Amino acid sequence: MIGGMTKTARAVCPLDCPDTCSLILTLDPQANRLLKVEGDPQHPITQGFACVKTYRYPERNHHPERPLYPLRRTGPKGSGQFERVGWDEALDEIAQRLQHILDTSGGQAVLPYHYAGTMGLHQYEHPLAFFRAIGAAELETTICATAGAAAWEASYGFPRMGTDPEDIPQARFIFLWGINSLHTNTHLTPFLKQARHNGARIVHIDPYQSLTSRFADEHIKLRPGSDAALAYGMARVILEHRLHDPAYIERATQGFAAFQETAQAWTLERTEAATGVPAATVERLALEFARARASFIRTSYGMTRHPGGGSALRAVILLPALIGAWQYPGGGALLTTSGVFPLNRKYLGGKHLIEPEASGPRPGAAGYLRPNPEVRRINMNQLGSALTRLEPPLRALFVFNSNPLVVAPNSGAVRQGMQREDLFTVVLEQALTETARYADYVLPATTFLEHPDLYTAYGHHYLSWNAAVLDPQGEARPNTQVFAELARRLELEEPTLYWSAEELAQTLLASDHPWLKGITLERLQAEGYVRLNTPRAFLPFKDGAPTPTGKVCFDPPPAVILTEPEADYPLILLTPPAKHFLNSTYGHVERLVAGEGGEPVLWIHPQDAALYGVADGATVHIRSRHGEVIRRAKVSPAPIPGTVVLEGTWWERNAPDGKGINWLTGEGLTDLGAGSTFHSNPVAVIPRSNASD
Ligand SMILES: Nc1nc2c(c(=O)[nH]1)N[C@H]1C(S)=C(S)[C@@H](COP(=O)(O)OP(=O)(O)OC[C@H]3O[C@@H](n4cnc5c(=O)[nH]c(N)nc54)[C@H](O)[C@@H]3O)O[C@H]1N2
Ligand SMILES: Nc1nc2c(c(=O)[nH]1)N[C@H]1C(S)=C(S)[C@@H](COP(=O)(O)OP(=O)(O)OC[C@H]3O[C@@H](n4cnc5c(=O)[nH]c(N)nc54)[C@H](O)[C@@H]3O)O[C@H]1N2
Ligand SMILES: [Mo]
Repeated sequence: MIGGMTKTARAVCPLDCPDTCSLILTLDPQANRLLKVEGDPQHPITQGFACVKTYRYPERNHHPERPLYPLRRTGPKGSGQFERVGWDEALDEIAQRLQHILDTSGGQAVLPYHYAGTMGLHQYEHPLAFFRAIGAAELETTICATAGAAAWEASYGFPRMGTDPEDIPQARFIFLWGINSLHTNTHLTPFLKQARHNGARIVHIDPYQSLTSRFADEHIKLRPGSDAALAYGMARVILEHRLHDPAYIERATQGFAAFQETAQAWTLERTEAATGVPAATVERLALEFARARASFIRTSYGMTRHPGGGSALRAVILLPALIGAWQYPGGGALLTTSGVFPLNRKYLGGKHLIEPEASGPRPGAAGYLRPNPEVRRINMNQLGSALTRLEPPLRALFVFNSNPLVVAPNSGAVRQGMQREDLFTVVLEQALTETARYADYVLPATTFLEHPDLYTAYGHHYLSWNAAVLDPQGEARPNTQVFAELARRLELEEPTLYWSAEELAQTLLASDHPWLKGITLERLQAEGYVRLNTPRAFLPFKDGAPTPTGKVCFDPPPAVILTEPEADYPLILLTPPAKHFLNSTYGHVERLVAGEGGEPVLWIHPQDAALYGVADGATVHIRSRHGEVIRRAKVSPAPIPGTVVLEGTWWERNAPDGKGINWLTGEGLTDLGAGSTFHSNPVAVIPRSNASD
């Protein structure tokens, strides 16, 4: 680039990823363009590199398909036919339609559908204040993390925290258990390498061989959904060899006897039969894990996406408690660090409007403000049913920070619902997603470069502030501005609806918690990111846990609920994240699509390929109880036999049949936390020549 014309600035990566990177940007201020993204070399987690996808953010931010003006539908839903309209016209009409629905059907007919397109608290969570103020239905945000959260809290309480990633170099043995961290948590890798340099061995436990397996020292393939059995099998070995830590168990835990008794039933033979992991391997790994003492398990949400996923995760994360690993720096387990941020969340997203008694007098009164304890709750994994079967029906859908037509399970029902002519749909978007094509109004949204925000993280202990570094592209506006404009038109007086990012950040930081001491908005603005005052080494469960009894709970012993295929659908389909995409974000960036090979491909083990007559490169029909898609097959020894894998939540248009992978997935929920079950789909794989349509 031409020197002098450009400037550099710092920003925070807004995406739904544990790493929450600090980025160094090169900008062309005159052209209002982002030229280049790099990782901040000063940030202790980012360590100077961004990921393969975020390097491409300039292409996303300035993508020719980015909506830049409000659009009103002119053709049938899904056709993508729109006309440009002015903001005032769009907002006036949306406010009128919404007012009419509120008057005739009440707030319960209005659903906000949102998730984590951005993790900035102002744009991610605060827009909910508007919906709470009008008494809209509450979306239970279960698509990703609630099974894991419920499992974690059942054993380790709330707030959820775990081993500090910066302590990992001190770990002596590491399980990467149900996480594809080289795709999904790339900034963990330097810490893993340091641990390895210090003598730790790294073992990956996952049904298929991925980049992470190849990085690890050993890969253990297990049957999807069988982790609780594997954990119990290991626990039994550890107990048999008296390698557990009776003093820690006595001091810091409760309910051990029942756990021990359950574990006794998991002999090596039974464990092998349930998991597919050879008995000798189970035994060897259990001994190695227990003997290292400072043993660490990095786990994640992926392994919870099964009918028994919550219990499975609980069984796994109890292993460090069994051996007392929580007493040693680097030992323990990590699912999320989200609970280390002791922010004052009382008004975030208008929480006080649905929990009024918890927060004392409300700061304002408003037209539609009627906090309703019987507010309608909709599990976001069941959007398809909610749009097609709910009585009385939903009449308005507001989508922001999410792409439900592609990411939600049961795409067939979601699409059917979004096609309803009587459903008024507004989509706030940075990309003309396949969801946006079903909108009555598409409203152009700003990106993180164009709006300020405060960021926590779920993979480290740094709080970050992101300043706007570019003007909005076209007429894009932040979510909060759109909802404030609607609130004004509905004459809502609730003051939190109108808060700026700075005002919100000030209240969030207004906490006496020692971990936030000295961390002010001014300091965050000056420094970009600040580490919380959490202790180093961080040993949150050394003596107990923030559960009701103050102890780590072994009780009730986690259930073993296996993921089973079905007679007509003998294979289990996993649909985990791709390296070059972030959920469906980036799915339209051509170079990243090319990086993923251009089209979604199904991996099938040679044994299964032989069994079902699938040749390498053949086109296959994949069928489940919920639908069918067509893909090219790649015969590969990567998956454990009985399991097929398709990486990535691709845009539908990149699939050979124009149908996304969630045409195959169902609305079934996890045992704990009512979470999604994306990795437990029974399917049949049928070569095209044999498929009778
Ligand atoms: N590049 C990239 N990074 C991402 C994302 C992305 O889309 N792309 N998404 C982000 C988001 S929103 C999230 S929630 C995280 C998710 O991060 P991860 O939890 O790492 O995501 P998954 O790949 O879904 O699951 C991890 C691994 O679990 C395996 N698995 C599936 N079932 C089982 C099982 O029963 N037992 C065991 N042991 N393993 C199992 C899968 O094969 C997969 O390799 O990643 C975040 N980071
Ligand atoms: N089959 C299958 N399905 C899955 C998964 C899987 O592993 N397999 N993973 C699941 C998981 S873990 C998750 S978390 C969900 C993720 O599902 P989503 O949270 O829906 O994530 P994305 O698909 O990345 O879509 C986010 C959208 O938000 C938009 N966006 C970003 N920032 C803003 C903003 O500031 N304002 C507005 N208005 N829009 C913005 C982006 O342009 C993007 O289109 O998907 C789930 N779906
Ligand atoms: Mo997620």
